[in-house]
Amino acid sequence: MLELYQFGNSVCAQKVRITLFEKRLEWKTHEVNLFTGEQYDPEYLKLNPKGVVPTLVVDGKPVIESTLICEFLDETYPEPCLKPADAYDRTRMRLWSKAVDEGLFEGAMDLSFSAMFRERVQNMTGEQRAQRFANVGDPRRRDRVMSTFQEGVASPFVFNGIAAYEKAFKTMEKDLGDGRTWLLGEQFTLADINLMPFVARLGFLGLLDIWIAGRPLVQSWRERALARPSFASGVTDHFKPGEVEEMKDFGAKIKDQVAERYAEYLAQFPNT
Ligand SMILES: N[C@@H](CCC(=O)N[C@@H](CS)C(=O)NCC(=O)O)C(=O)O
Repeated sequence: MLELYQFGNSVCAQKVRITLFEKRLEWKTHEVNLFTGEQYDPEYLKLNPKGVVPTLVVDGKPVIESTLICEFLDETYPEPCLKPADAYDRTRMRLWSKAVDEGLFEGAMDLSFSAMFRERVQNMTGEQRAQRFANVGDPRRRDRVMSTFQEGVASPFVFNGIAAYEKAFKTMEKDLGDGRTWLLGEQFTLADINLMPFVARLGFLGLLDIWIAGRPLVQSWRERALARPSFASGVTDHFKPGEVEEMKDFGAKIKDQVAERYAEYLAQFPNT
């Protein structure tokens, strides 16, 4: 029996749910409410010592890290296969996982935090806020949360996220230039799944055209990816009422500032 500890609008949980739906697997869900701090519950920390979602539990054994969970599912349930047969192409697939895990994830989080969660944290009492920051059990994560809380879009972490998205979209447009349907060719793979929630999040925040207005191949990849039934089953079906409108409204508040920082990035790093 597969059990997934997850939260509706978590981009990492979205990756895993898309994979589960692509494979047509049955699974039992356990919601970990990130807004009420259930990720820091001592019982949950026994499964996932990082205090984050998702966690897949397989016959009582936890598997953590969304990229590893997706690979685990693909190895354990080989049909339909979501990995290229060719070893070189598998390294390309994992380069996309690295791009997500080493850049886009923080980019999506820090932009989302600046847009939405910052206001939520501002509305907390000082004591609740101190508790919220104290719970973050990792120095880099705490620095990011504090920085985006204090500086919003002016945070250097947001700038890094803007850069990571630019690099990814530039590579996508180039790779798709030979007419391929998916990121690695004609096969839909974990590379596409990895990217889907992160591209979609910028779209939900209404920020995506800052990066892709002049990138028609990324636009058509996105349309194809979001039209897959697994996107609805893995992403949109899990939104709570009002969540889509909330992302759009909060995103609109930071859009001009994000566009300015994007222009700054291009001016500072014209050759990357
Ligand atoms: N690298 C991890 C990141 C997991 C992660 O940070 N998940 C976020 C939601 S997308 C979370 O649980 N955040 C809770 C918190 O930071 O308190 C993965 O891919 O599984």
